Amino acid sequence: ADSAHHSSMSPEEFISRIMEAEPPEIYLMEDLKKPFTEASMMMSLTNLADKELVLMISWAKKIPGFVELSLVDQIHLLKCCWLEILMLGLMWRSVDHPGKLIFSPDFKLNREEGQCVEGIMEIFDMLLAATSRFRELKLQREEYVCLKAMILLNSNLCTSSPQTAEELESRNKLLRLLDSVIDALVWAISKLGLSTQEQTLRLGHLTMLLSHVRHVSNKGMDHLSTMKRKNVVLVYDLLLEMLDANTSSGTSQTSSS
Ligand code: AOE
Repeated sequence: ADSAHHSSMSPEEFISRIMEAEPPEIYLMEDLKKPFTEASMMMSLTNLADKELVLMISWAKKIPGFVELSLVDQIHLLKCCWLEILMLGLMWRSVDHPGKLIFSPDFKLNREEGQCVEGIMEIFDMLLAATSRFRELKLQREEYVCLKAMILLNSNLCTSSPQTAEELESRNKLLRLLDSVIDALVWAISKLGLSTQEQTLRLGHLTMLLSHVRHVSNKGMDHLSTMKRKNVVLVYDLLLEMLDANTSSGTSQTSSS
């Protein structure tokens, strides 16, 4: 059932595959005891992120062509962009709720609630500002899924220099995969009934927003490291395990992740 290669796929088919790959809504399922303390808010955020990261790995594996990349590349890509992907998802969930960050349906915060964690309000403000920009642009779901795949596939392009023939092959696959995602985004924009020039401008605006997402992610990383989290290695092992599980022996599509 998974024999079609991504490069022989139409942009329409490619988009429908990445739409299907979208992770389900996650609930935090905690009794949020308000008012928050620094510890309780960071704990809830971390618990949520832990659940999301597990689903992110399943999501990446469902992007046509991703599991054909070398395992090293798969890991490197996810390692480089996980916070950007989380943030773009957060922005998408929050786009219709001005002034609020919808971390999950049962965990919504406004900027004032960030007061209890040192340095977090500044990050919240950047997240809210980028979300407003997506609201102004009336970001569509099809465009959102393309942008998210673009973040993943673009994340280490400028930091890896292939040495071996195998690395070079994986790199070339990656570049062809990025072409497919760009084609898909262009196709999604072409469906909106805009003039040719408006379509070009929209593509420019959407892709330029990704540099803001990267910026906020870098700021968020700085903030997280000052919060001194320490189970990063643990998550990395989990990642390796999950990616390694069924890449070599052909993908088995399971409906539940
Ligand atoms: C953004 C979106 C979202 O859905 C959840 C969260 C929760 C935490 C938030 C962050 C966010 C936005 C920026 C914040 C941050 C807390 C402080 C910062 C507000 O200012 C993020 C919680 C992160 C928990 C870290 C868990 C360790 C992850 C290690 C990942 C790793 O090492 N690897 C290898 C990547 C794994 C990829 C699958």
